[in-house]
Order: sequence, then structure tokens, then C-alpha cells
Amino acid sequence: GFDYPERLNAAVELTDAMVEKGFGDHTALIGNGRRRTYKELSDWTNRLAHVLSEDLGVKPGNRVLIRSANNPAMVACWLAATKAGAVVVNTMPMLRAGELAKIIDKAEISHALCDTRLMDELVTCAKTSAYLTSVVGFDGTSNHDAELDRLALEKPVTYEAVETGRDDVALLGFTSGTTGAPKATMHFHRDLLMIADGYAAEVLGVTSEDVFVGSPPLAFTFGLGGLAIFPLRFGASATLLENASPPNLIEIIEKYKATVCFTAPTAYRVMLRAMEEGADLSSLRAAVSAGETLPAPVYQDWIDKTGKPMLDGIGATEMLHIFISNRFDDHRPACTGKPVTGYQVRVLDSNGDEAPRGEVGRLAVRGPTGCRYLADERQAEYVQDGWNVTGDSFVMDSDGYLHFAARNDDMIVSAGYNIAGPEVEAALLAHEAVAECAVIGAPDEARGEIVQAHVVLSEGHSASEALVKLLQDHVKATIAPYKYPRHIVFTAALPKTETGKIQRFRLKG
Ligand code: 3SK
Repeated sequence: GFDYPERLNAAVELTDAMVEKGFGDHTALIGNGRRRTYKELSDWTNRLAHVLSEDLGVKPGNRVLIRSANNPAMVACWLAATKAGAVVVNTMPMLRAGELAKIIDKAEISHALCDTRLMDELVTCAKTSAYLTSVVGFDGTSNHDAELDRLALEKPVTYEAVETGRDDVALLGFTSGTTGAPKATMHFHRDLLMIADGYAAEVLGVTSEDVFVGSPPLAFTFGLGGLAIFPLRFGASATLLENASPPNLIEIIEKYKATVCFTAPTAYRVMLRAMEEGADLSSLRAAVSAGETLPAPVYQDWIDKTGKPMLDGIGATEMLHIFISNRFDDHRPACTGKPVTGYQVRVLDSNGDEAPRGEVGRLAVRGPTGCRYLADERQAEYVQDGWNVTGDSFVMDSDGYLHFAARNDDMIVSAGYNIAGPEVEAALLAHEAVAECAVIGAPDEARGEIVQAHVVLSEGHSASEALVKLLQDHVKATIAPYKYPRHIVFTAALPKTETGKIQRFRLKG
């Protein structure tokens, strides 16, 4: 079981407690050209927590928004606010005033900590917000050259953290999902530790020797877990990149001999090509893929080039992190694996009963973390009889492995056939002319819907009628022919969320 003491502050466990355990001199964070040890991180976050409690008047339970790209200062602000008993909302730099205003209203944010390079949009919000009373800048480049940093330098390096309860809310994870309307999910102090003690311990086997790297924003729980909580829980090191483009990821992996990488299949495809051109990614022992379906050819190519499996996993902001995953010694192509320790899953038919093995149904999950929406009527729809009924359709095979079929809203029904868009995407992606693609159902009088593919071509290929025919034939030869895309649209780019998930709903005219 995952037993935590009744009084628990997750940020203390990830900093001060790590120093007490003997990791004080070990590197905790690397970013903006600097390394910080666990002792430095503990001191830094304690000084900041003093500022929050004493100068800014943050009280336990206040909601504090943080606005930044991935950098050590953002991690320090998140930990400090958590030590001060606040409920943190991490946000991405791309958000504009209108989007921030919705979050501020929904979460009743009273205080905001903002990288000084990103102040404008937040200051605009504060002018009209009924809740936001304080916006303070910090120096995301870690030169300690902003108001928050200057106040912190005057403070002691020890801090009596707020004695939060293990079931007190520590974090609000906002999710816009792939369909629109943002929701806030509440996560407890114990949840923050549990994802490390469960998934990161069991599946990744993290040790203090590990060096983490990755692309998901810390504002997304995938990133916060993978690039902050997991390394800090085990005395490992995290590299943080403000611009985590695939070439930058490759550079950091080579420079710091990173061992664990969190990113999406698109970046792994670039890494595979880079390896052909001499990039040395041999330090990576764990390549975690999530956020989008992992195409079987990418999975296979990774094994061929590295001799190690790629760890495909699925999580949800509602569940905080990954709850189904492949394992180093138990993995299959086009398969998300089995439930992570502590979680149970079911595949449900349209009546809400368990679907027979081999049949597509809605994925439900139950475990130590779980969905608690903040003031949202969708709670009752998402959690039924204690099961979190997700927006994904899966198949459980006869051996109990789970295979992603589609987002529920991405299932295409054409002439009576149920066609999972991602399966068609995987087939298209196996063709060298296709760099990226998204498959949707387009309205059709005769068939109800037809399979429509939006394709971004790889370098050196150009759109033509002949290529349409070639791709259609390729899909027919790869999967059941009735699934082939009757309509192919060539496009320069696909619409995506800030976290890189394809927004298929935007393609649906
Ligand atoms: O699969 C995802 O999209 C996800 C969401 C939140 C946290 C972790 C993951 C992998």
C-alpha cells in the first residue's frame, strides 16, 4: 500500500528530507547553464517560502498561479508555494490573457508568481480580476534579478513548512483536453508522492544516478511528474529546458548523459533519424513515450537501434500521471501494457458492463490517485461507482494487455464499421512520405462518415493525385482495406494543444 503520515508536505519530502537523507551535495536541477544541489534547492525554496508567507501574505489553502517555461526557478517557486501550504496552479508561457483569466476565475487565484519575461499578459488579467491581488516577478534565468529573488535573498535558509495533511489539495491540474472547455483537477500532497513511489519506482526503477530530460511542460502533470517529482523523490538530477525542441533534447542527452527521457513519439522519430546521423543517445536507459499513440514502427526502430524497449504509457491529468505502461521486461508493439502498481483497469461496453476480452470499450481506471474536478458538473460523468471512466477506448487482449483504440470522440463509424482513427494513422505513418497525420471522420451522405486523413509530408515529398493513390493502397495493404482514408488532405501543420496533442476536433470543419 501507499501509506503516508497524516501530516505530509510533499515539497518538504522532495527537498529538506532529501538533504537529511544524505543527498545534499547531489545535483538536483540543471538549467540555464547552472547546476543546483539538493542543499541549494532546499535553501532556495525555504527563502522563497518565507517571502510568500511573510511578504506576500500567502495563507494555507490560497491558490497561487505560476507562469513560466520549464526552468529551475519555476520548480523552486512551485516547491516554495507548496511548503507555504498553497494550492498551486502551474501554467504555460503560451497562454494569453483571456485563457489565464478563465483559470484565475475558476481557481480563484489570489497570488501569481511570474517569470519577468512573461509579465504582460498576467498584469493585463490582474487589472480586471476579482480574485488576483498580487503578481510578483521572478528571474527565470536564475540570476536572482527580480523582486521575488531580491526579497528571498534577505531570508533565512530554514523554514517551518506548513503542516499540511496528506489529503490536503496541493495542486490544481488544468486540462483543456483535446476538445475545449478547461477543467481543474485537484491533487493531494500524498498523490504527488504516490506517482513517484508507484510508477517511477516500479516501472522506471529510478535511482539517484539517473539524469532526467524531456519536453512536457511542468504546467502539465506529465511534465511535473517526469521532470520534477520523479527525479527529486529519488535524489536524481533533472535537466530543464525552456525550449525542448528535439535537437535541444538531443544536445542535452549527449551533454549530461541523460538516462531517462519523457517525450512524445514525434520527438522520438527525430531522435531515431539523428542516431542515423551519429547522435549518441546511448546513455538513455528509459525512453518514456506518452501523449500520443506510439506507432509500432517507431517502437521497433527504437529497439533495433538501442537494444532497449520504449516505454509506452498512458496517463491523464485527472489521474495525475501514468497508470498503464509497458515494462522493460514485458512490452509489445502497439500496446500500452498493463496497469501500474496500485491501479486496476476495466474496459466497459456501452451498458457500462465489462466488455469481453478483445472487444473495444471505454477505459475505466481505479487507484490511489483519481479524479476530483473542482466545481464541475462533469465529475459525475467521469467518476462512476468509484471508477474513473476516461475518454479513451481500449481493447484488453486475452493476456490482459491493453491496446489503445481511439479517443472516444475519435472513433469513426463508416457504413456500419467502427474504425479507430489512430490505427489508420499508424498505417499512414509507416509510409516514408508521411511525417505526421491525423485521421478523423468526415460527414458523408452515403456512409454516415468517411475516413479523412490530414497529412504533413516528409521532406522531399510533394502532394499529388498519384501520392493520394499510393497512400490509400499502402493503408489497404497494411490494415483491413475498409479502413483506408477515402479522402486525404495535405497540410503544412496539424493543430495541436500547447502540450503537443493533436486537436483532431479542429479538423472537423
Ligand atoms: O497520457 C497522458 O496524456 C498523460 C496525462 C497526464 C499525465 C501523464 C500522462 C502520460
